[in-house]
Amino acid sequence: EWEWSEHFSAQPETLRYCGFISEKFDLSRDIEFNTRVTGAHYEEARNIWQVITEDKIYECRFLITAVGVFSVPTWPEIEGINDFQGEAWHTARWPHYPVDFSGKRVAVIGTGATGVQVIPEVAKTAGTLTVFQRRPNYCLPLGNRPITEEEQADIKGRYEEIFAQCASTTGSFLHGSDPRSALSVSDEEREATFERLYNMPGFALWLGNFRGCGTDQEANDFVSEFVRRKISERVNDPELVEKLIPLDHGFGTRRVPMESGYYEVYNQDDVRLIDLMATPFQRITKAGIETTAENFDFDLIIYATGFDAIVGSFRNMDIQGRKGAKLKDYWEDGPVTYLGVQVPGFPNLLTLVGPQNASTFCNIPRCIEQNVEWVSDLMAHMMAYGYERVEAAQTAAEAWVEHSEQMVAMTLIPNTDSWFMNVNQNLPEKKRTFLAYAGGAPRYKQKCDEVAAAGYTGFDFA
Ligand code: NA7
Repeated sequence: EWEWSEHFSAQPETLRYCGFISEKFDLSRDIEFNTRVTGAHYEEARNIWQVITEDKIYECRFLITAVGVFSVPTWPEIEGINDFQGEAWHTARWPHYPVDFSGKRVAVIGTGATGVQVIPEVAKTAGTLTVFQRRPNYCLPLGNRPITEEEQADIKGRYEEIFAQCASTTGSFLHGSDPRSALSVSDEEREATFERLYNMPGFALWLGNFRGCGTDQEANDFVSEFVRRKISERVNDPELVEKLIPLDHGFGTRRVPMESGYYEVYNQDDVRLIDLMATPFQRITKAGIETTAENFDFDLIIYATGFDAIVGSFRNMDIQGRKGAKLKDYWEDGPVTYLGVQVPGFPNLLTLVGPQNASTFCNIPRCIEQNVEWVSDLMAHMMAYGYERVEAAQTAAEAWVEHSEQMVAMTLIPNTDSWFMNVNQNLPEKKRTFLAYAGGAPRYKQKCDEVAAAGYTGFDFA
């Protein structure tokens, strides 16, 4: 019933789709809008959760969180950040009206997935654009374009097949990895494959590549070098190329940002790149930004500085389980969950797309469905047996944490800092630990299904 106009939809179309779905299934009657949950306390005697909002307390037997992985934006820790008198926005708190860049002196801080999409848009109309980059990333062309009528018909005729294909791949995207090792093919074949994948839309080069590119340093070096070369071919000034090329980590060990004309922006005379590694911030001033080398005046500062990813929303709510134990304390050294959906000591709390859950590390819209269906089945099981409480056993959770750690240790991800690894330099109190599940969506689903089939092993019911 819905027709997407492009392969990767922009925000207005995505929002229209959400509205369409909400109306179609009459969802809004079950939603309390504009309601901030500040805490949730489990009351053992009555086996209920009290969900505390700013103006009301709700009670429920089961508390299912669906708080997303990027809901808590982080602002940089820079002296004077509130002093700036021009316009300033965080990309995750963008106003619901158009922001006009035309003729303005605009600064963008951050060159992650968001920054590299914002930058080319701003560069189209800004008077000047100054990009403040700390660490460069390996960005890939998104390859977005309109969906033709023939493609539309083809897609609509193949939903089952497309969903089955997604369900079979590690990341639940269409790209399944190439079974050949990057080290076993000739240089020409490797290069030709990289080239083909680079020119495909989406994550093909990241997730559809040779075996070993994400797990073996030598294989990873090949693809990292390939992307570095691509960057150098797209930017004219060799000094800029040097700044834009990542040397501190391998391709794909951090989330790969997808861009549309990002690198070419640096060939514009009115765009500057400031390398914060060479000249760090000193402070934000009334008029703009001061680095160790220069003072800049701006009309608008855009913070594309990321999130307290995955655990941010949990850290922001005062969640208390048995005997008033705080989730924040229990997770201080890193999340402890069973299957990424349940936490010992916090009965009847179920975390969709939570930490240590494969759905946080894949094509999230597809993977959410697995989470929702599995949790729905769990509830049906409880109703069938008359159970009113479910809680993961501590030993089951410890085993899951260990398994999750083993899975990620097989990859190159722990070799670098990223939000995958719970590292956000603006939140130095966070402990470095992998936050998702790297064993892949099919393995995760299989494990969840095995647990269910065996009568929900690892869970205690009452
Ligand atoms: P990211 O990917 O966390 O990127 C944040 C960017 O902001 C990144 O380039 C950071 O540099 C930079 N940053 C953060 N704090 C500072 C300070 N204090 N000074 C300078 N630069 C800073 O967030 P996004 O919103 O781009 O993307 C989030 C996810 O959304 C993405 O991964 C996709 O899954 C969708 P750093 O790399 O830390 O040196």
